[in-house]
Amino acid sequence: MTTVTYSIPNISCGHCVHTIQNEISDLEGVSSVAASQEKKQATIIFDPPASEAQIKNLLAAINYPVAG
Ligand SMILES: [Cu+2]
Repeated sequence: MTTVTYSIPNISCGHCVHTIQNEISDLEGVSSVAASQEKKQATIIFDPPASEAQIKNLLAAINYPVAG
């Protein structure tokens, strides 16, 4: 089990939080997604077959790229 926290500057409202949580939680292997409007961060818990690369690619594809 891997936990990652990403900085996502494009999070601007509750709708963004909802979109990110919906999209990322659809990935096989992801067990938890907690996005924060206030912190502009998302904390994701996952196991294979999900991967950091896959999660980052999906965030970029839905217009919430990870900073840094
Ligand atoms: Cu928004």
